Amino acid sequence: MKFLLLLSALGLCWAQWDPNTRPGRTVIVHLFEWRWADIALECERYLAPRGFGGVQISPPNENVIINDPLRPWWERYQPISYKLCTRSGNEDEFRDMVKRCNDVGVHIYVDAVINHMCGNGVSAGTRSTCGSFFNPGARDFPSVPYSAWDFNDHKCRTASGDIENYNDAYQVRDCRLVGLLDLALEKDYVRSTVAEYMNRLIDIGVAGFRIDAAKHMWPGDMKAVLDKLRHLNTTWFPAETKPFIYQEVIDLGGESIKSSEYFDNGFVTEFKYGAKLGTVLRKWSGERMAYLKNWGEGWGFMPSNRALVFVDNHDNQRGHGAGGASILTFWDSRLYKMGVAFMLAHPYGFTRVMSSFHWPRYFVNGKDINDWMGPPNDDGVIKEVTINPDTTCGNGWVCEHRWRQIRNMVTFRNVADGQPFANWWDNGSNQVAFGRGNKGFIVFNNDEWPLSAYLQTGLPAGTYCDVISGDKIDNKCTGMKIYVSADGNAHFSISNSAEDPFIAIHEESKLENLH
Ligand code: AAO
Repeated sequence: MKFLLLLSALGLCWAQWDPNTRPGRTVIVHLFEWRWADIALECERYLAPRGFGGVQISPPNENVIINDPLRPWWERYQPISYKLCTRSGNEDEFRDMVKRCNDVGVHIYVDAVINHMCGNGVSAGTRSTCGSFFNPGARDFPSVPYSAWDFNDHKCRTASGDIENYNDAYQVRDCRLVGLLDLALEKDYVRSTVAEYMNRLIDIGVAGFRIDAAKHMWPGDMKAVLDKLRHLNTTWFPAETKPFIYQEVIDLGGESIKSSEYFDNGFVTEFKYGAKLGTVLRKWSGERMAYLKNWGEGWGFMPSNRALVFVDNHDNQRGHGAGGASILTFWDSRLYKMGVAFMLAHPYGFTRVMSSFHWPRYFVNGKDINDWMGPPNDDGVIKEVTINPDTTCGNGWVCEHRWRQIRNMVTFRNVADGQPFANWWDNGSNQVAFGRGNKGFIVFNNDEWPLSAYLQTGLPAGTYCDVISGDKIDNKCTGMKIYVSADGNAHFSISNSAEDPFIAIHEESKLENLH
């Protein structure tokens, strides 16, 4: 009896820390600013067959329309109501996407903007994506409805009403983040209203939520909201499944608010991960890949079973949020592919891959003055994601998740799931290798000289296709071959000027002996 009670208590506790991806699917992808219609197609034509577990989508609820600058991506972080209509699509299209993705085993994770509504400075009469009326000055959002009582204006103690000092936890939680009207989540009405929005999404079939600006909400208030959430839709999920929760908390150290305050609510974004990995791969601050031997908690990161990890996100790929100049993005594609491959090969954390759009980056005094630019569009209407004959994306979409090196490392992670970190090797500098039990092995050369080494892979003997330089197709390698001998050793040779100076092999990239 005691044992059963303990089990059910643990069951309840584990629930919101379970990503809810199908077994053997270990990665989600952020399809930043994509239309729902394109995401539905992408689930069916690419993500499901390639073993992706889910998609983080841009906020689906009604937002303010900003015309100066013209339709920035960040307007979607200024809610006007919880109606499901945005530039990505309407409610019917949203429902269709969730159903079609779930039907092929790819789940949808909603970016939930529940800390605030639109900016204080937005003028009355500004339009919104569903046409709902609102008046920010009067704190009036009749389509929810919220009124002045539902905001934290009376609680904030700064002169401007905005957050002025990140070392004061009260300001960070009770004042306005960059002027955004701060909801009073201590009120049951606000908690219930937010929970009702999230429950509607749960009923439609979503698998979980990214909680935007979680740092700016008291962990207890957020827990009160989460406690009101229903279990997931049993059309696609086992009975009594809780939504997966990952909270956006930026904690690079040195501020009063710590990621650990949020562990009881779910996973938390580990921003140190991308900042440090970028520093190492760029060889800044005396860092070298050999130091990655104890990557993870050994680097002062949060526990792996709470960490949502990523190389870059929609903010820090363009200088918003935190992480700084070290962050690797598609703009530095060679190092970026190495960074994403390292993340996907390494067991630490639950991984999210970024999928971006191009914009005309233009630096003035070290700042990208086009950091606001929204997705590819025609007169504000988001453009379709077109697919080129070589499977890459057109129309201005970058689609990092479709790059061979990244897509094949998603398979690597799925194959290596549950296997221990093993067979580390390094040259004391920037040549390193490691494996995952007897399922996969990866080797990097980020030095200025060639790598040539016999390494213990931990893999069974055989001929393997390197999944970075090519694919295994019809039991043949389109790229390099690696020969693992009976004792598990193999020879690796990587030029420092190789297009991709790393090699990865795994159980499923092994050629079968056809007699
Ligand atoms: C827009 C305009 C504003 C205008 C506002 C209201 O740009 O000028 O005032 O509308 O009218 C996004 C955009 C914002 C945009 C907003 C609303 O990024 O530019 O404002 O939509 O349209 C903080 C938060 C974090 C947040 C991040 C951007 O803690 O939650 O800022 N990210 C999320 C979303 C993001 C979104 C929002 C939240 C709002 O992902 O897309 O904003 O919904 C420190 C703190 C961090 C703080 C950063 C940036 O970081 O620690 O908590 O993030 O500052 O302010 C070093 C430090 C590091 C420090 C960093 C930067 O790296 O180690 O700790 O420097 O100083």
